[in-house]
Amino acid sequence: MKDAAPQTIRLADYRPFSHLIDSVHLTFRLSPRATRVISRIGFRPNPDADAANTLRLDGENLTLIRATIDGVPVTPDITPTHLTCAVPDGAFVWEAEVEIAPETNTALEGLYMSNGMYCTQCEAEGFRKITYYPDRPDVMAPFTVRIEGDAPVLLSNGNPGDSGAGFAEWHDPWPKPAYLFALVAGDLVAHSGQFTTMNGDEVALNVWVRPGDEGKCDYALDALIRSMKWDEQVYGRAYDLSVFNIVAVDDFNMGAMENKGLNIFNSKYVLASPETATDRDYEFIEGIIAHEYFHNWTGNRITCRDWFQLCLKEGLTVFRDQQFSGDMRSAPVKRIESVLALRARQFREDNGPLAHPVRPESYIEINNFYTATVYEKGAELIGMLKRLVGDDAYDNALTLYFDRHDGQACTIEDWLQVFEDTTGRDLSQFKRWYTQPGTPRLKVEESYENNRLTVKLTQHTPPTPGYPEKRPQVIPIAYGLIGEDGGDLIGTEMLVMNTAETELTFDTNGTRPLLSLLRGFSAPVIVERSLTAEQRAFLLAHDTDSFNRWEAGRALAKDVLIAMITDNAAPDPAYLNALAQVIGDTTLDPAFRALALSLPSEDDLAQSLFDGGLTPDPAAIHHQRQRLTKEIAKAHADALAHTYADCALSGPYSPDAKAAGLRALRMTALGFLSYLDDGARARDQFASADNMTEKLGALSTLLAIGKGENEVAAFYDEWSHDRLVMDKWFMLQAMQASPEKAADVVHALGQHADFDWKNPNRFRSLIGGLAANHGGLHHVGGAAYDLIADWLIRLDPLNPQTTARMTTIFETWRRYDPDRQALMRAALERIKSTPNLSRDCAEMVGRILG
Ligand code: B3K
Ligand code: ZN
Repeated sequence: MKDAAPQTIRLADYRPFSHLIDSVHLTFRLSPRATRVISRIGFRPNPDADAANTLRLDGENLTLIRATIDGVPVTPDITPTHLTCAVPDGAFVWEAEVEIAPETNTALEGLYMSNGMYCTQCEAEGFRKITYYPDRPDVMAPFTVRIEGDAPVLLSNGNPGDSGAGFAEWHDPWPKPAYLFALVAGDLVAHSGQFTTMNGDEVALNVWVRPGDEGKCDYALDALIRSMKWDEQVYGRAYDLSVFNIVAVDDFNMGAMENKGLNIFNSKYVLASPETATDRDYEFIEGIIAHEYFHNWTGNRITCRDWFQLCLKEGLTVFRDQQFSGDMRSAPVKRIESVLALRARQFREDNGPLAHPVRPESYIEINNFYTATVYEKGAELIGMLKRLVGDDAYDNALTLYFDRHDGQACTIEDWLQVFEDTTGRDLSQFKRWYTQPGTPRLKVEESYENNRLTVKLTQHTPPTPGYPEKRPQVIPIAYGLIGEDGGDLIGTEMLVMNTAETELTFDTNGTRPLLSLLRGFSAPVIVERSLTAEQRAFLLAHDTDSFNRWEAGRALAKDVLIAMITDNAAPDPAYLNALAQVIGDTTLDPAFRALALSLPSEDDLAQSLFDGGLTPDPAAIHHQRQRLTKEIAKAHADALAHTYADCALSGPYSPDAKAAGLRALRMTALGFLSYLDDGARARDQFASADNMTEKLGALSTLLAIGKGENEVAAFYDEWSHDRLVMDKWFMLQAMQASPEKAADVVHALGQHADFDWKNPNRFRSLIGGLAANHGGLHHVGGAAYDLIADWLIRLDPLNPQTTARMTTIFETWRRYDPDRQALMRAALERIKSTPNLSRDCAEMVGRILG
């Protein structure tokens, strides 16, 4: 049932809960349509809250069978969202029995069923769909759980207790909020391992999957073991239970969930074999396994006081998983990939109607705030803090954080306080990064006179919805100086800019040096700096900071493309020449070369044009980007052919970073060469590939040049039995369809017998694939907009969370020309006026329309 008028929740209104909980006992009698949940909860008054003789418990879609307080039956007042009940002054025991129907729970929040298996998703507010409870992160308690059911495997959080035919008991000694509760019951098999902690404790590790998938768990288990080791070595954090369970589920709204001792994963981020998973999939599995494991300390042992503090656990945990991936693979390549993702998702968000602070101040539906801003920008803030205070001070602050706040539900103020206490710094201005939305622009003006280089820096953050005025941020700017001969004149230094304007000066010996600015992308800002193609090419050739080296090439490509798009100019030869060094320099990491050769995305180009005061023309963007791809192919045909041949690997497939880098470079070369050989190499590769990376890379290349019909059919015949591989098949066709055909292709695929639209992965593959096809999405006439709106309207009543998230496809609508704006607005209005639209979607569409 829906609320009549959805309420806005505000950070400023935070009040502690009336009671504390000493213990929670839950009994589940599982049944698809009539699961009984019996709760026994020991409450006592919270000394930090106002005295209350009423208990208010959250609860949604529950049928209350009975309730007692200290054994005496009570009759609470019940609304669609909660119950209230008079309670004694002191401590008391609340008992309740409710009935729920997991089988009809299509929202995949609370207790639901996926392929006959019971599973839960409680973050953020799913526990209230399981039983009546104070469903808020600052109420923490130890849980004891008894599961009764006929499934062979019955799992919950913590350590295993008694078990026997038809039942299993679990006890989690670590006090936790309800959002970390989990239960799984089903026909599962384990791929098992073992870990001994730095304290000498033995931990049983299990990756639980459906029978038949047990051969695809090696990599996930290995990533888990490496994560456990890394967290001990780098953060001094050991695991704290006798068992760590991971379960793979096919129907899941997001990537994974860090429930205490029982992580639940989208099967896409667990299952991998060389034949079915790409290098990218392996990389994601490693990163997400690490992320969820790292939450055990940053999120679970220390959690959030309220959902406004979400970045406290998410920003820090993303930062930690990025560090881990950098250590496991190549740190510079990981940094470039993280920045690419930040720009594609967070800058896009920050520059549109959905911009919000890393710590928002209000929300209607908290699930709408699991955003790139909270996660990715949140992680950048941790990186900036570390850069500002230094590595040792960061370690000291983290040690204090874990010591001081273990077992607590904390705030951003608590987090910053440990840095202030350990370093003596005043971080009040730095805190603006958490409270002020928008991406700062850093304008750079350089002049050279009398052997002195003067660099004037000005910062400015444009207005965002609800935040018209912005104050200066603390921006750590790492920089270096490169001499005429290409050598470094100084090491990397750091300027901490905390005013609207500042100046850097360098005295030189008579030749003008070139500044390498914002090395390592030391702050999440947009640099506005005019450099000539020659200067950018010089940095691409000589910068010793690999991030800036890549950045110079990227900026050069963007300048060239923008000139082509706006003036139909010929590609600047300075760019084509500069690429020769990247293609030919075998001393460079192949993964880096692949990134340096790749062109900015069409969406990125559209945003850059818009930022420059121009209206992006999606057709011109698509055409010119293809044209440049061809020109690069022609200019470097031989070198690319050599690269393609030289990067071929022999022997069995390995997902390690080195092999993956070679394959990435080889696929990039193939992408160019296919414009010259009409797809001949790609066709051969498709036929002979023994791994999914090369198979899919070949298919993608063929589709990009308008070929591959036979291969699409052959791929289907080979893989139609594999759900995760079929997701790729749907996605690739949607993403690579030509602008003219994209909506038709997706419409037809939407009718395909295998398009199980209720499965979030499948839905995201097809509809998200079309969204990622910039030219197709924005093709004249708006057929794609309408198609997407139709699908979102259809999915919303079943799964509001996934639907709401996908409305962000339209967040950039104001970038485009009046016709497209009108078409997108009409699609959004149509969604908005759908009867019984979910609170999730209503909030998103309302904010996007502004
Ligand atoms: N904490 C979960 C995300 C929950 C999303 C709820 N809508 C996964 C993660 O960030 O690790
Ligand atoms: Zn997380």
